[in-house]
Amino acid sequence: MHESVRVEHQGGVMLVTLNRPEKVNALTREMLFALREAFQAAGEDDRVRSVLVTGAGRGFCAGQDLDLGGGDSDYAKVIRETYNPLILTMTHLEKPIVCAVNGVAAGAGVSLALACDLRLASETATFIQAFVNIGLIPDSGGTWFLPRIVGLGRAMELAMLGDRVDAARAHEMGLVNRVVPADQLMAEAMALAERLAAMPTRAIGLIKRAHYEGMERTLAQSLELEAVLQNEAGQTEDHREGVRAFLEKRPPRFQGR
Ligand code: LHQ
Repeated sequence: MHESVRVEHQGGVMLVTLNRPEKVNALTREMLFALREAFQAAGEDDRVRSVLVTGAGRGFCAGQDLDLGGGDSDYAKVIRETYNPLILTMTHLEKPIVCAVNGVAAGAGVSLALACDLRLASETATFIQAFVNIGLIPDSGGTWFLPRIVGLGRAMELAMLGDRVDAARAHEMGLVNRVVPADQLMAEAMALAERLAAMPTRAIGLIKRAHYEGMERTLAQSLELEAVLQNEAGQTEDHREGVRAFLEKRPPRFQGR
């Protein structure tokens, strides 16, 4: 059967592939539920220590499938039922999510990439805050992530004009962490996901939580949150191993515990 979201495991990495290449991986309701399920499963499975998200074919994701024929015209309901729980599941997942943007990302496809923690782009990747081009506003976190990642001025420009941004410009503005040649994208992205999967998973999860929660807190509240989360990280086996390895002048062997 053709699966519109493919989930595979490679060591400690869960590879999630949007798999509707004939429609540039435009998102259907089924795909949004399948994505959420995949991230939930990643959270529940101790063997999974990082997630890598990419798209099959020439594009990453064209956003919401606009061929709604008979679909739900209550957009608030659609968003509340599908996109919002997915985005929150991704940001609440206390494991790193790497995105390999293999081609065009448009509309909610950009939001999906923004909800990942690190973004690698192929030289052929492009980004379009396409919402305005069809008379809509960025959703699925588009108005929250983008100004925080690239700054308010650039976010407004991208959201209001809906222009296509190439990979080089995306890198320049901090929208992606790295740009790599197209034929090396998956190898580089997998290497990064594998590297993260071999790191102290609890600490990485708590780093993620401290950063996201910190975005909504004052400095004093963030300092307190850091104290609480540091205490949690400090009780992990990986922390003990990290200190032991340092003192014994050898590379650490982190188990994700
Ligand atoms: C598509 C799509 C697509 C269906 C390509 N849908 N078929 C919105 C509404 C409701 C609630 C929730 O939130 C949202 C959020 C959003 O995401 S709004 C933004 C939706 N996305 C867009 O407006 C982008 C629309 N697509 C495009 O602008 C282009 O297709 C891009 C730039 C992505 C790719 O362009 P090309 O590389 O030239 O490919 P193409 O346009 O030829 O597309 C290939 C096929 O995929 C084609 O179908 P066909 O049967 O003619 O071969 C397209 O119709 C189809 N497709 N995006 N979003």
